[in-house]
Amino acid sequence: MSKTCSIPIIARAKQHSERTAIISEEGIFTYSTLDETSQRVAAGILEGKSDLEEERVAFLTGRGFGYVAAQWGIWRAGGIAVPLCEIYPEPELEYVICDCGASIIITDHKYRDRIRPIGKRYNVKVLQINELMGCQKREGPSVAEERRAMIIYTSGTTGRPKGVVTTHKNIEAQIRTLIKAWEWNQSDFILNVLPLHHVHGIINILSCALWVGAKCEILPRFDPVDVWERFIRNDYTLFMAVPTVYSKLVKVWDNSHPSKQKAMAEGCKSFRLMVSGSAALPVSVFQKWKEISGHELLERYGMTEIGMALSNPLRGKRIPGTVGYPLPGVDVRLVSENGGPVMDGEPGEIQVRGPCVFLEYWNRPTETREAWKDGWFCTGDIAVKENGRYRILGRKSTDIIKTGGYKVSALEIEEVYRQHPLVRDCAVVGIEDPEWGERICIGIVLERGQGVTLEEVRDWGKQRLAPYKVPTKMITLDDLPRNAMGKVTKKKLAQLFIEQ
Ligand code: MLC
Ligand code: AMP
Repeated sequence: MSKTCSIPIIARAKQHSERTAIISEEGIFTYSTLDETSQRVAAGILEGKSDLEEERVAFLTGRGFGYVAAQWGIWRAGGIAVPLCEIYPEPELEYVICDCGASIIITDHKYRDRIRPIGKRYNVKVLQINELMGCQKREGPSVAEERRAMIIYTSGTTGRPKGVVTTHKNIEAQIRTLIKAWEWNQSDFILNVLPLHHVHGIINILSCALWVGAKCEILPRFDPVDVWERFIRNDYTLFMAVPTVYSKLVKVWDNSHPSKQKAMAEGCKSFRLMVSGSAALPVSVFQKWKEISGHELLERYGMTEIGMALSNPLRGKRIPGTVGYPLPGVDVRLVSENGGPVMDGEPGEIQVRGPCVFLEYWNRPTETREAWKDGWFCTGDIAVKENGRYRILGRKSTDIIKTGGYKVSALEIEEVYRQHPLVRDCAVVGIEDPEWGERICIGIVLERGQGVTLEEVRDWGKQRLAPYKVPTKMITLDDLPRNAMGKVTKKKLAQLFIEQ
């Protein structure tokens, strides 16, 4: 493997050599160990080839050092890293693996038994991360910054999830803007509680930390009680999470004894910054968190396709309910429905331009073409600008739901449930919820004379969909509410749930 690696985040590891990079269930790892281990992983993946030349390597490991070694190893080998979601049931894993055309899947002891049959079925090579870590190092390819680096799957307005392709250059831009805006530095110590198949966990937390030589502790899963214990014990300087995580932490605080609450508040003193994003932060949570911790959460706005675009200031005033100003190097504009500019205070679609914007949707030229207008990426989110500050109002499509910080397509869930033997028709809506942001609700028209419980509907769904996509509320109807044209009116359906 070449001594000087051409992938910027990896090349920088040399400067941080003996500093701690990752703390996880597997142990404590320095930058030198990460550098060396990822060289071994790359050699193992290459298996005699000189360059993977953008072959897709999907990987499913527990959250921890093995994940990072796999990601860096894939990059060093010239591959495209496709992180898989740990809680996907088999059909969703299969979909991603097939859609990206993976030639290799890396896994660990935890997920081996889930991945092996899929590898066998689709003739995809399955490699074990612990075995790759023991391979001999050797010379690897030089990887240009324009090359594709990662594919993250995200739901859209059209059926199944799409693969968002970013290059090494895109990733660098997404990292650099946050380093600058939030003044990341070597002495930072961050706790990651988020999944590592979305930009929030991958870019904002893990990659920013590794870029500057900071310390990142990765938890295998989110447990609010455990997180509070760690806040009390450790000297973290940064925390970043989705609003649901803060709501769950607040709940634990509310149920704690006053002496414990005092220790919890004390534990928040080491932090220099706490960030919320991926979904709207309720003002009530902002205020409650300030009372508990003394911190004003910094709310920012982003998207898988663009990384982060808007942020409240690190040093200036943070206004709850707003997402602040464009980040350094990111151009943002609001555009009216007829494509023209909007005045201050008028709603418009957020469009974004800059090196942070992704390259393409994998294998979807039409969707890729339609995503841009005059060189600007169209987010589908609606906002207003007031004195230069942006405030998110909602989304153009009611078929996109944000729940627990995850983006979910109502159409995808409907498509799956239409295959249920007792379901004649169905429609899915997101209903505002204090804990989850939105809650997934399904209206079902059953085959004549049939009955079904919510529990049965959920159990059936969990075998086909990620748990966060499975509806938690259901109503059965004789027919779905429709307009004069026969089109389902989701607003009316939503109203039925609200009345319920
Ligand atoms: C899980 N449950 C839900 C649910 N998710 N119920 C309703 N709505 C949901 N969305 C249910 C489960 O079925 C289970 O119930 C119970 O809650 C506990 O499940 P869990 O999986 O243990 O939940 P938990 O681990 O507490 O998950 C909460 C969470 C998670 C907030 C940690 O949702 C999460 O990690 N969200 C982050 C997603 C993320 O990283 N998004 C960033 C996207 S990037 P039962 O009865 O079945 O046992 C992006 C760009 C940007 O958006 O701007 O950042
Ligand atoms: P994803 O596709 O999972 O990356 O989700 C991106 C979407 O999350 C955006 O298009 C917004 O709809 C939403 N989002 C991200 N941050 C915020 C925020 N601070 N407030 C409201 N919505 C947000």
